[in-house]
Amino acid sequence: MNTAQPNDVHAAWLPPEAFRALGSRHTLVCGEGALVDTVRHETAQACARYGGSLDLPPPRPADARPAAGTSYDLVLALVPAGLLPITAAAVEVVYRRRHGAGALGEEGFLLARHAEVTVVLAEAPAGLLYGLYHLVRLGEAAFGLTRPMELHRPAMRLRMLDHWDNIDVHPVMGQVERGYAGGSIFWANGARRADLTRVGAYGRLLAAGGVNAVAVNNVNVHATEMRLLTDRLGDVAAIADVLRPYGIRVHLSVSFAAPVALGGLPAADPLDDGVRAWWADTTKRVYESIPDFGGYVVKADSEGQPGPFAYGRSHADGANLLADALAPFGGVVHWRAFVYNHRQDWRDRSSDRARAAGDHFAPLDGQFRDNVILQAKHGPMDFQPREPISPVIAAMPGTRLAVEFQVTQEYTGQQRHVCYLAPWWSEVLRFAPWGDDGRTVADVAAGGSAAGGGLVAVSNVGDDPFWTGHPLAQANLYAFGRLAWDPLLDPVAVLDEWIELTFAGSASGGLGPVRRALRGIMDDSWRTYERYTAPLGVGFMVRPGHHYGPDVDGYEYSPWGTYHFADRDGVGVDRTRASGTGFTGQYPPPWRDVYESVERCPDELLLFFHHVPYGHVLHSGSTVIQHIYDTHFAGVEQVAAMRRRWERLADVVDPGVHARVRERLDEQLRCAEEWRDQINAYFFRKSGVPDAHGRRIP
Ligand code: GCV
Repeated sequence: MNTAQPNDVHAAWLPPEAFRALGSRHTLVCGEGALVDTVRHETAQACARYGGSLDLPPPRPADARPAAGTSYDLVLALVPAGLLPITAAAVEVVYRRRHGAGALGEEGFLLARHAEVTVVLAEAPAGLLYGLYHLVRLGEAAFGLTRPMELHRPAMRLRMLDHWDNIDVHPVMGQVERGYAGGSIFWANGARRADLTRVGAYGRLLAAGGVNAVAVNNVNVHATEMRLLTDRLGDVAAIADVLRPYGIRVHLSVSFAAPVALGGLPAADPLDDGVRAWWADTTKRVYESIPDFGGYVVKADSEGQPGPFAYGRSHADGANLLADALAPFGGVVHWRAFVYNHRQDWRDRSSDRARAAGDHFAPLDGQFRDNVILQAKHGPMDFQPREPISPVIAAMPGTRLAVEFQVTQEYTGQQRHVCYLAPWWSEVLRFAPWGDDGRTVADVAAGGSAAGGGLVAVSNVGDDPFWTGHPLAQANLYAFGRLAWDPLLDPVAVLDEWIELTFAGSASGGLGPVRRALRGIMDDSWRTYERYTAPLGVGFMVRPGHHYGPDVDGYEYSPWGTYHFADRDGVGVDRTRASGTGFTGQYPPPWRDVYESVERCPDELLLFFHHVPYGHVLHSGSTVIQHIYDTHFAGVEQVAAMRRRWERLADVVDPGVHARVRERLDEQLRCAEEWRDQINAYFFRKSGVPDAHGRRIP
């Protein structure tokens, strides 16, 4: 195993300095297995650098415990183990008395400080690995005088990243669809990369954030990528080998038409016996090659991808077909709920893309197998900077649901803009669809007594030396894993963690100035982005195709179902039951009534749900038109302030990082000005209402 960084890559949030506290201790690691070996390897490397030592005890009989006086600073142990030193054994006894065996589960760990020894216990190897990275996060604080016993277990069983990576460079979408960080880390020039060192480094970063599953290819499955399921399966197996030491399982996006395209069958009808046999046999071969394979990801009947509709079958029929093939091996199918008509007639104001997933899937609740996970984008449209939650999340109590986020910043500045997304995800995860006393979106994804579907996100990494194009976009990848582990974490605290880990030891003058500057730049950056782009939840005022920069009417007369309906009197989409598309009716109470009411609808979603006159007064007291002007002027000023803050770090952070972020901030400021001017000019020209403060609108 090689945990070294490839030479041309920036170390992201695990620079060697992050291991200083661990590496200067006298440590004992107890346990067997590949993931425990990773723990040993990490500890040994840290000790070699920082002067600590690692004890590798030979297997001993259970009664041959080290003497009571053996002075370790740190014990990391898989329990039950027969060779725990007295201090760790004492912690184990307390743990068992309080919680009973099994409380830590497959991935949990316990951290305690007892008799001046820090003890991490786990009942399964993955738990020990997560415990190790938790220690790294804590740094010296893990070795403080006292620490109460802490139990950590992930809220979500599945914490997954989807890669929209292609093997062949796609003529329109490139190597990575919606990728803003260079090429794929897995694939280059029509083949798997021969050197997977970078993939190993990625797995390590993900494990340190808590991610445990990765889908290695685009959900839009093209001809070459389709063959990963069959004759190119060896490539997937090679990637799985590199990610396995970090507790990460590999998943594969497959085409619903694979039995036709790869198997030579006349059709891919999910109820056809030949098709079922083909999937069963093909899946068996996958598991022969990759015994811990995670499962399939499917985009069907969506944006041109094949699906069960072609055979008059439902999405439950389609998903269950694959689920049955995977079930004997413990695999799951992630079936995406992103199904809508992308050939809509813009003249038809009754059809509504926001309704599509609910209309298609809610009636199928209860019809999916237990190993089907319905993967719904968090909003009903498509990862806009502001949307309500997708009502599908609240409409399918009999289905395992995964919530999908987009770490790659397709609609949030494409990693040219700073946009720390964790506050947005946190709002979504804490949202209570049935009202304040009810379950939250995070609860649904976590599942109750039955397994939930977990959290999934589209990754934002590529072969860029800074991993994510914009170095500060790394924080989004880190935060996704952390929120999937614990959705109640405070996004600002998560940002602090990321700052500490990433800039540990490399900031001249200590971390204080870096923390202050980055908090000032990043904490509110999502809301800043929202301010200077499409207003009040209306969304989609981007340039068609690549989706970067403003184009207010770019999608207004298109078939994609993305309209704002601005005219001389007002703007917004009427999605009410009373006079609009009826979309509000897909929500349970109280939200179906809150969103229905123009008076009660939250300001930030007003234009998502209602078409209102420019003079409509918001809860904030401002009119819609004045709000548009004010937020767009303010947003640009905030970006200018971000840029000034970053300048102050010129001699404090790594010059390469500084230069890259400066270049991106220059572009962000240019683009924010463009947004401000286009949006303000558009609405001024439509409405004829001047800015109350007399500022220049071109
Ligand atoms: C992978 C949006 C993106 C597409 C993406 C799709 C999806 O439409 O623009 O590039 O396709 O979402 O999530 O499937």
